[in-house]
Order: sequence, then structure tokens, then C-alpha cells
Amino acid sequence: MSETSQQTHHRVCHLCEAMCGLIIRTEGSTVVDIRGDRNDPLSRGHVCPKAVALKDIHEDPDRLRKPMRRVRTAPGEYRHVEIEWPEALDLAAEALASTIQRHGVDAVGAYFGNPSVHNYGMLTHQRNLFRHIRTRNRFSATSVDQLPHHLVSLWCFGHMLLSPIPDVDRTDYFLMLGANPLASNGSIWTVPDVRKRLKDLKARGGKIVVVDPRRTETAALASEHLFIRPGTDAAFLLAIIHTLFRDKLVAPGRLADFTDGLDEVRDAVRDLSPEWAEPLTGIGAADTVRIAHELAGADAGICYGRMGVSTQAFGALCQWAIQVINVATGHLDKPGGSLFTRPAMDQVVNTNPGGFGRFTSRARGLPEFNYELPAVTMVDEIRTPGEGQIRLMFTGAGNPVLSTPNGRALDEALEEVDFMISVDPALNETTRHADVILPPTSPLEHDHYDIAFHNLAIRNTARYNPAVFDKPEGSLHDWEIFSALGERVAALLGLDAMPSVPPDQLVDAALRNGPYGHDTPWQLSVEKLKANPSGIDLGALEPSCPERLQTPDQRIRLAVPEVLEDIHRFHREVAEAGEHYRLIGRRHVRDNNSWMHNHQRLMKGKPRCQLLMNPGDVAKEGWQSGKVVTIESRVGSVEAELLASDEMMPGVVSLPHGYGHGRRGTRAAVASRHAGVSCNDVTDERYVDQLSGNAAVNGLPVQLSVRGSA
Ligand SMILES: Nc1nc2c(c(=O)[nH]1)N[C@H]1C(S)=C(S)[C@@H](COP(=O)(O)OP(=O)(O)OC[C@H]3O[C@@H](n4cnc5c(=O)[nH]c(N)nc54)[C@H](O)[C@@H]3O)O[C@H]1N2
Ligand SMILES: Nc1nc2c(c(=O)[nH]1)N[C@H]1C(S)=C(S)[C@@H](COP(=O)(O)OP(=O)(O)OC[C@H]3O[C@@H](n4cnc5c(=O)[nH]c(N)nc54)[C@H](O)[C@@H]3O)O[C@H]1N2
Ligand code: SF4
Ligand SMILES: [Mo]
Repeated sequence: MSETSQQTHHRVCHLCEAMCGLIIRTEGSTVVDIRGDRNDPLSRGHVCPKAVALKDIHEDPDRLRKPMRRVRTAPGEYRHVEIEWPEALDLAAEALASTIQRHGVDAVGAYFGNPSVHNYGMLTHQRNLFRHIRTRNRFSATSVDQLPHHLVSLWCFGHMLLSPIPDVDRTDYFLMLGANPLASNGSIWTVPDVRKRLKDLKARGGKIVVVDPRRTETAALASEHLFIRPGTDAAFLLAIIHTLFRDKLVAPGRLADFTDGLDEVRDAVRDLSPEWAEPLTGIGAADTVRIAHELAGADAGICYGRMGVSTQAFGALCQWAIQVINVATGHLDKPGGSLFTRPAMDQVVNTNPGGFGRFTSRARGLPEFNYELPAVTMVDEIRTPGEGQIRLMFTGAGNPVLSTPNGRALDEALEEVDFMISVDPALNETTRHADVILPPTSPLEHDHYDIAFHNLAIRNTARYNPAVFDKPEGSLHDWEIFSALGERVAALLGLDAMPSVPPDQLVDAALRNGPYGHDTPWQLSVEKLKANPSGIDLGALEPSCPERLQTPDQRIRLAVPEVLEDIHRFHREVAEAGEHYRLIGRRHVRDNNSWMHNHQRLMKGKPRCQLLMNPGDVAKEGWQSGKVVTIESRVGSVEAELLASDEMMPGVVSLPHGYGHGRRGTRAAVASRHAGVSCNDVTDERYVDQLSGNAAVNGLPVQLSVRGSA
């Protein structure tokens, strides 16, 4: 074969949770073409516009190819310069070891971002370093996102990763809250080609009801859309549960044999009628009653809520109420309802179930979950003096300066730590503070097996793909960086290093010993998946309870004392809600949190970082589209261009997150031209779901003003 001849590669897209199969054609070291893989049993050829950005990520001239060290050029002035790997790893390991020796392990703070779950080497090898650093100051994107889901799964089903997955292809009725899968491509619900699947549901006579303060792309496609006042979903959901009991619609069916707590739930919602909920939510009592009846009456139905009901002041209460509804209507663990997966690499069997509140944070007393503290208290833990204060900050695949509430305060606090290390391919708003940046290989330079998202997929499938390109000489994969740091830190502290087995070997062992492994007809292994590069279909989701439940008695537990108590907090706080505009976020199909704005192909088109506001509100304020509005909260303010939009519920405004680029010392030419402002310079680290500690980035009360207006 000549060097310029084209090659075809199979590769799964790891950018979002949808896991689309791709066919990538290359010529030499260039990507020629990226298309959907029609033979992928899950994605069936679907891709979104981000798939081609894999080429852009790979070729991005701003992507770091070598480690960077921050050097001081003048007082308060810094610059990053390239250094060699041995020097970079030594610097980082020495800083870690000496911090631990002088101040103890809790002096190391760590934040892991969303892509660390999408990059399997990060998942498998983080512990090669962090087994030596069992710090209490661990944080991750989980607590600005889906912590309430994990908590409810732990409480009710016995394992934080046992998530009920909407069986969209076989359902008749879909009640969806706080999710916009047409933009996000699904979350805690791996569902490539979701638009077609939702259309098919309607075409076969089914119904989709979307509850969202914005008439989103998904709401527009649905059979029905209801506006809801941000942060009040708990009232709507509790009123549905109330109606199910009042109208004798509670019918758990076979679930009754292994469910506890329905009586306590009935007592807790006795006074929470649809009429009570109406003035809180803005949803008419008659609609609530009708929806409760429709869902209960459906042969197969789903109640599902995502980001919008998780990252709000009552996230855990909402997620709990959603699962109570699925159980009470008998739609859990049933085809066409919500079911647990049976993945080839079974995280539920392979990982610990999780725990909650085993210790609390120093400064604010917030509970740990799965040995992580809520990200909303990271700055407190950097700034509060005393034992356990963070002196060295480590970030991996995260940009918390843009992605966590009150990002400005973190931006400043990161200058106050003694040392900072980032494992990241970007010099961005967060890593610009790092003393050492350790950049991994590009996604196309390493192999991939989706350890996390097969657990959340609408079908059981398995897919492994080797790297598209050879790893460049001298570069390191994420997992190799963790292993190398782990070895060095262990040596410096006089501990035993963990052997570094490549991730594909770990996956191979898990597959062989898993539910489709060597003692089954499937005989799954990495070799077998290599021979089937589009993936292997292991079948539709199937009922699996009570066996699949991980509670000690294999029973579903609905009467969670912490949650029942939280209903009182809801009463108190909702009564206090003043007359403010409420800020919510939004996602666009060509964005991916904060990190994919540096690719021209994804940034073309209309500007996206605008404040959407209901036209009636715009008129009432005497403003017009195009005005620059100041959005202000307790912690700060940003300015954004106003766009009147009847997608918005009156009283609610929407600004996307992940913008706020172009800051000094960053390296992202395209993103800097589309800088926008960071919504998280307004979101408040004190506005949280107090039950779980999760950030409430949605529903924050804000003041709006236009310069020069009264
Ligand atoms: N206001 C508001 N805030 C939000 C949200 C919201 O809806 N509204 N959403 C929240 C949610 S759901 C999430 S998940 C978080 C996301 O927040 P984070 O998890 O912090 O993610 P990003 O800000 O996208 O930063 C991702 C980083 O990972 C790096 N990266 C990408 N690929 C790799 C890789 O393979 N290896 C390594 N080492 N690094 C890599 C990128 O360069 C970038 O620096 O934001 C949350 N913040
Ligand atoms: N294109 C793209 N895809 C992505 C991402 C991305 O940034 N861009 N991020 C990925 C990540 S990390 C995640 S976690 C997922 C998230 O996936 P989704 O959960 O589908 O996230 P969103 O699209 O943000 O949808 C949240 C919805 O909640 C609504 N909402 C806000 N507040 C409330 C409220 O109080 N009540 C109700 N009922 N609704 C409310 C918002 O209007 C919005 O429509 O997407 C993933 N996929
Ligand atoms: S939907 Fe997600 S997985 Fe599929 S191509 Fe787009 S970014 Fe990749
Ligand atoms: Mo997320």
C-alpha cells in the first residue's frame, strides 16, 4: 500500500453520551471523511454535527502537544512554555509528594470534569495516582450535574449506577421534564438518533409530554408542552403522586412483591394536591390530573427528568419523585417503561455502590457522595485556613472556572494555591492557572471502549475500536500520565506503585468475566469486538428485578427519610420565593459544555451566547432585542445581548453556559472570537440542592437591567 492511499477505520464517537458509531477515512495523517456507521446496532448510522469535530480536535493548532510549565515574566505576569515529559512529570510528582508530606493528603484538591467519563483510560487509571492520595477534597462535574440521580439510585435501588433507562422504542407515553435530548442527544439515557425515535413514538400513536420553562426543540416536537416555573417541578411531581393515590391509580403490579414504602409516600403527599401545586408551578390542576391518569393508563409509560430537574434547588426530591411515579404506575422494569441495563462490562457489579454523608466538608458542612465533596464548596476549601486546606490543586479533563457556579471566585482562588497541575489538552480558563499542564494524546490516537455509557443505553451493545492514528513519538495517553505520576509519587513517598496494565487488557478481563463472557455463548472479549468493529448487539433491555436490585434485601425502598424530610424544606423555601426573573441554561447541538468552541465548523451561524426572554417581559421592561442586558446575582454580573423569544416562559430568562473565553493567558484562537460571557459568573455557589449538595445552576433568581434605563 502506498503511503497516500486511503484507509477506513471504525470508531465510536466519545463526545457525548450517545455513542454513535463512525466510519472514519484517513489518508496518511489526515482525516478525509467522517460518517455514521450504519452497521452500529445502537446508532444505526446516526451522527450529529459534532462528529466531524473529531477531525478538528485532532488537527487543532491550539491543542497542546507537549507539557507546559508556567513561568513568571514580571510580577503578576505569567507565560506557559513547552517542556519535556520527564521534567514535567517530575515537577508535578514532587509538588504532590511534598504537599502531602508537609500538609497531609487533604491538602491536595482534585477536580475531574465530564470528559474523564468519556475517555476510558481516565476511568481505569485515575486510581494509579489517587490511590496514594485519598484526599477528602475531591470534586467532580457530578455535583454540577447528575448527583441527585446517583443518590436516588443508591437510596431506592441500592447502587448509585443502577439507573432506570427510558425504553423509548417500545413505550406509549413519555413524560419528560428538564431534558432537551434534541440538543443534548440524551443524558443518563444513551439514545443515538433520538429525534427519529421520538417521531416513531408519535407515529405509532404514542404521546410525548415535555415539561420545561422553555419551548425547546424537543418540546416543539412533542405532542404537548407545558411551561413550568423553574425549581418547582417537585410540586408538580408530588401532585402527580397525590393524584395516583387519590384516584386509586397506584398499580405497581409485580413490583409490589419487592417494594417497600408506598404507604409512607401516600401519607407524605396527602395534602399535596394538584390545586396546591398549581400556583407554584403554573401548571393547571386539571392538566396535572389528566397527565397522572394518562401515564397510569398507558400500557407502557415513562417518567424521565434530567439536567433541568437535577441541577435545581430540589434536584434530589425531583429525581426521587420521578422514580416513585415509575414504581407506583408499574412502569419500572417493564418493556416500554424504564429498565436497568445489563452491560457487557457491568459497572454495577464491578464498582462499589456509593455512599452518602460519611463525612462533611470542612467549611460548609456539605455531605460527601462517593468520597467526593460538592463542587460548590471548592473555593471555600481553598480559602478556609486550617488543617485540610487545599494547597495544591489538580484538575483532570475539567474547566471548572467556566463550568461551576461562581467561576470568577474560583478563577481568583486558583491563583492562591501553592501549586496547580492539570491533565488537559487545552490551555483554557482553568488550566491557565496551572504550573504544569500535562496534555494527553488526541482522541483519535487512542483506542476506546465506552465503560460508562453502555450502562445507560437503550439497548445492550458492546463496541471496542482501536486507535485511528498511531500515537506520536514521545506522547502519553491519559492513562499513561496517571500511571507515570503514580509511580513517581509512590517512589517519593516510599509506597508501592500500582502495576500499570493497559486499559484494553482491563476491559478484556472484565468482558471475559462479565455477563456475556467466557461461560456464555457470546464469548465476548476485546478480540471478538475487534472482529466486529461496528459493535455487537446483545439485545433489548429486559426486566431484571428483583435480582438486579442491589439493596441488601433486594427490595425497592421508596420511604427515604431524608427525602420525606425535604418535602418540608420545599414548603418553606417555595413560600419565600420572591418576584424575580429566574435564570436557566440551554444547550445547542454544536456546543459541548465549555470545551468545543475552538472549531470553526461548530461556531458558524448565528451567535449563541444571548439572553432569551419572553417578548411580553421584553415589552413590559421597555426593551428590545439587541439591547445589552446586565444579568446580576449575589455573586456577580455579566452582560449579554437580549433576544426576545416566545420559546420562553414569562418570568424566565435563558443563557447558555460554557462561554466566557478570550481571557488572558489562554490559547484558543477561534473560541476567543466567539468569547461570549460565562453564565457561571452569575450562578451562585450558595444556591444548591441542600439535600444532595448538587449545584442549582437552574432557577437562580436574578436582577436584569439595561444601562441607561430606570
Ligand atoms: N450554568 C451551567 N453550568 C453548568 C451546566 C449547565 O447546564 N449550566 N452543565 C454542567 C454539566 S452537566 C457539566 S457535565 C459540567 C461540565 O464541566 P466540566 O466537566 O468541567 O467540563 P468542560 O468545562 O467542558 O471542560 C472539559 C475539559 O476537558 C478537557 N478534555 C477534553 N477531552 C479530554 C481528554 O480526553 N482528556 C483530558 N485529560 N482532558 C480532556 C477539555 O480541554 C476541557 O478543559 O458543566 C456544568 N456546568
Ligand atoms: N450539544 C450538546 N450536547 C450535550 C452537552 C452539551 O453541552 N452540548 N452536554 C452533555 C452533558 S454534560 C449533559 S449533562 C447532557 C444534559 O442533557 P439534558 O439534560 O438533555 O440537558 P439540556 O439540554 O441542558 O436540557 C435541560 C432542560 O431543562 C430545562 N430546565 C431548566 N430549568 C428547569 C426547571 O426548573 N424545570 C424543568 N422542568 N426544566 C428546566 C432547560 O430549559 C432545558 O431545556 O447533555 C450532554 N450533551
Ligand atoms: S450525537 Fe454525540 S456521540 Fe453522536 S456524533 Fe454527536 S457528539 Fe458524537
Ligand atoms: Mo453533564
